[in-house]
Amino acid sequence: MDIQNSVLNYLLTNKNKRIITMFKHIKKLFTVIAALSLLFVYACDQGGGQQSKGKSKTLKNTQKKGFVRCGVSQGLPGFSNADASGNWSGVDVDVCRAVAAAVLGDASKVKYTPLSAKERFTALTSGEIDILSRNTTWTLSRDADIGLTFVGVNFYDGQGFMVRKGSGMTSVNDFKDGISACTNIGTTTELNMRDFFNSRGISYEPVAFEKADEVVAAYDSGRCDTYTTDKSGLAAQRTKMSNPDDHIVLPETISKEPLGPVVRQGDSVWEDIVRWSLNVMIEAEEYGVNSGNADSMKTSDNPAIKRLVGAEGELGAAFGLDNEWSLRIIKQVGNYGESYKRNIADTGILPDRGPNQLWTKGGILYVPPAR
Ligand SMILES: N[C@@H](CCC(=O)N[C@@H](CS)C(=O)NCC(=O)O)C(=O)O
Repeated sequence: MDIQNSVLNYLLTNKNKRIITMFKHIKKLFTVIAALSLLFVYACDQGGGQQSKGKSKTLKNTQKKGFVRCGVSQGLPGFSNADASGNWSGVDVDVCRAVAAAVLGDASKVKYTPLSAKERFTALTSGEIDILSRNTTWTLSRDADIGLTFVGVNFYDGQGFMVRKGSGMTSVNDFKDGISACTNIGTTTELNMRDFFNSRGISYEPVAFEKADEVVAAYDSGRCDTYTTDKSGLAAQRTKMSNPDDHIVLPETISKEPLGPVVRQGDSVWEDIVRWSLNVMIEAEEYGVNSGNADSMKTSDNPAIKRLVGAEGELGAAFGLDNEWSLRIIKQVGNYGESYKRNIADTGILPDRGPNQLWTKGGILYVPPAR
């Protein structure tokens, strides 16, 4: 019995020893795993840090190619429109030019790709373009869409309706059952129109085309009772109609259409470059810095102005750019006010800036400080 007990004791003690040794090994293994994880997190962090120091893939590719690939409309005066020689202009085009001035030193180094509303997002996510600057409304579902990121607003707009003067309609309250409405496929316009007519219990006939010129031609030829899109679009497209004065834009605005540039998701440095290229144009106007006086502003007493023209601070470094990136934008493209005047006001499209006025002048243009 005693022998049996001592054998049992021996075995148990040895088993305990084996268990303790096993635990020691497991502990060691966990320590190694924890150390490796820390190392991995640190390495990833370094990668992120380096990216913010200018390792943007899109920036690198853009500099290698020598031009910014920008998606625009198929022709919307004031926003993105090509003249007979193929020169693009407009406030949306100026966002692309600003980025080209910042990253390539030359605002003219842009390759424009005209896109319909329907094809615009695929062009961006597939990598055909690197900026979409095409009167595009920032909405939750578009922003949350895998692959898209809105960087700001360069024109605050809303949806409206155009009708023929002779129709007798002067308000949306005059709309009757069976009204036909011309519009573009793949737009917020289509969705707002549906909400609008359905919530008012008005039956309507949507007449939608992919190309904007088809929409304009259809309405102009009398195919629809009303033409609906962003109010800026109505003002712009009206210039293409056979008798612009035969039409009026009704006073009501049925939606919010904050229009702005979009980039592909996944390159946060590129996203920042586009965002701050636009912000710089708006802040330059706020501080009275323009294409004519930008150089002389280097000796300004105001540190905010000095930063904006690259005479103080190192704002470009975070993007992997030199310190004159913002000065080049202002000198070559101008501030937001200059761009608005040149493209939208002086062309007679929308002489009044409305909400697209600086916050300091009663509008809602307000950008975070460039510091
Ligand atoms: N802002 C709206 C509407 C954009 C839109 O495509 N509007 C038409 C009518 S103004 C247009 O851009 N036409 C010019 C074109 O298709 O090239 C959206 O983002 O869905």
